[in-house]
Amino acid sequence: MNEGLTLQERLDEFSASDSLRRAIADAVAALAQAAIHISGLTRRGALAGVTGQTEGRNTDGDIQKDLDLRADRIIRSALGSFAIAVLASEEMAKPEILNRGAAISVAVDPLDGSSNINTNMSVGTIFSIVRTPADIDTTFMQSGEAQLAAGFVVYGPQTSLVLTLGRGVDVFTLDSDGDAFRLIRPMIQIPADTAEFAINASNQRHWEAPIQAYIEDCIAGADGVRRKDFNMRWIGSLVAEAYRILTRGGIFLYPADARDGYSEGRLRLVYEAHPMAFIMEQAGGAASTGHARILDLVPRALHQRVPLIMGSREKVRRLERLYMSPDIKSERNAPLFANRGLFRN
Ligand code: AFP
Repeated sequence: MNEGLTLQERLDEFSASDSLRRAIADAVAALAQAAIHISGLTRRGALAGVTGQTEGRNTDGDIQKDLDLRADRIIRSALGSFAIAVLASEEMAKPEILNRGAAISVAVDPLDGSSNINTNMSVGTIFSIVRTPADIDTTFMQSGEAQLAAGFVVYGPQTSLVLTLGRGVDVFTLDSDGDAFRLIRPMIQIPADTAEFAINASNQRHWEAPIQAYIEDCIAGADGVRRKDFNMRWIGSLVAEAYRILTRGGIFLYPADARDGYSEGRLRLVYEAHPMAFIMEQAGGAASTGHARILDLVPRALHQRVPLIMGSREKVRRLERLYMSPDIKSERNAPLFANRGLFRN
């Protein structure tokens, strides 16, 4: 079905003669060009002058690596000549107004997982395209439902682009000659029942009770209430975890915890959680804070953090049920729940 189409062909098919869709397609094509450039840098590493060194901190206190800043510049220059009203980036304190009258605006995390650069592990670029509201100052203060498109690129063994234009999720891979993304998996769906979870277990003592309970049950495996064995993966790179979930299912958790500065987790709502949630839902999965659907959240600030639990829908729902349960331990051990399978997904 459409496999082998280039990204440009797919975008042309999507936009036809609709001007809003054309603007979205142009922005995605520009982001893809920027990704090809960044992919070249990640592939060549030190040979391209990428040191993985810390250059400073962004206004929110995060460490900035050399490639964070280069990726940010590449994306800004790629988008600069298109009809984009506002551009926001993890690396910029405030959104930049480019073209007031434009119908769409873009938020990016230019290089997610940059602490992995030196270790030759997968990193990526995440983006979210929203409709520009009448009050331009509120562009990124809209719920995740305002997204028109979202995607991410993984710079791994292959460079792959995952894209939703609001009707399903397509996966493209950069061809070996390095100049075009080609569709490899149209309309990807997250497998429902994979027994795999991803969480940074070194934070266990800081987790809230529902997270403790969920992971305890996974680790208890076939001997516990879930009655099956689980496998764990943690890459420390959101894009790589998301790609794995899209490919073989499972759940990713970066919850709030009791450490200083982690009361809202670590990940950013506008340019990480919103686009990931859009992609997960479009691929048949779910994304939640544990208490609320990520796409329903309205950001209060550009760099706001949010707990993120995403992946196979039933796994996310189970976690939400644990958050709703006043007495988690006794409930999840109750034979009634185990027998009915309510807590088994
Ligand atoms: P960096 O871009 O600073 O490497 O952060 C990546 C990230 O936000 C996300 O990709 C990971 O899920 C998460 O950090 C890993 O963070 P911990 O080291 O706190 O587990």
